[in-house]
Amino acid sequence: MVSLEEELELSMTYENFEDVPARKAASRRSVEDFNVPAAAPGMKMYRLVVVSFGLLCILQAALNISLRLTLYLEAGCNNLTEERDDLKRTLENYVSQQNSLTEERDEMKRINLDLEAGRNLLTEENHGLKRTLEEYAHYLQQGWVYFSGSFYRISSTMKPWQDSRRDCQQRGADLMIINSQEEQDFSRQSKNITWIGLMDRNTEGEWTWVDGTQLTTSFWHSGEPNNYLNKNEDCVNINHHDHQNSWNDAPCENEHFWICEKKM
Ligand code: MMA
Ligand code: CA
Repeated sequence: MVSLEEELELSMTYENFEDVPARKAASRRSVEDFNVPAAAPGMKMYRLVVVSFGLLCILQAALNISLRLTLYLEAGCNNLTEERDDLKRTLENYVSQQNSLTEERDEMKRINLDLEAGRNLLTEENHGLKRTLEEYAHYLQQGWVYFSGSFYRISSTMKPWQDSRRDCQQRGADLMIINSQEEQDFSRQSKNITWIGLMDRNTEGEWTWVDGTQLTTSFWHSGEPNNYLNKNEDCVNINHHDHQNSWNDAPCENEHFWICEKKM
């Protein structure tokens, strides 16, 4: 399009021509032929500056946008990296926590097994103690006397040594075996003559307890053992209760009271 100013300029350029209609036609032709009027150099410069300035603005805006975008993306990227590192640390923590929990669980399992074994032992021990307690109650009910780890019972009838021993065995015991001064003193409580579990029936002069052990500490009354009047005195009884040394050898067929002992 040609502006009004340009039209004026053009008409001024061609005003020296004589044939005005011809000039007008020519001028119209030139406008139609070239479409862009020939602008003044100042105007061109002005346009160039305006266009350049516009382009620079666009470039600046593009640069700003790309810079902001870069910074924004970089910040986002940094955030993501931090987040990833955080997650990594959290995961590592979980893994180590899980490992220690697994260890703890295994340790607990071992402890549990130990405890179970301990409980089984205690249960067995408990059963053993119950049996022992029942046994103690049984002997006490039957009138046995407890002394230093054994129950003792003095018979109320008299029998030969062998029958006396059999009676003790039937009661889950045997004739009394004396191993200490305390037991010897205890045996002297009964004022009757009482058989104890000592004899030399197998080998004369070799005194043996009913549990098969040899006599070591003895409490013979003075002058005993003596096979009195050359009688075979192969069994031993408590005869002299008023003496610390109270033992006498006597014929096994003699009938006496007797003392049973049940070791607990
Ligand atoms: C009794 C009898 C003997 C004992 C003497 C001791 C008379 O016989 O118990 O075994 O040795 O007494 O005097
Ligand atoms: Ca004697």
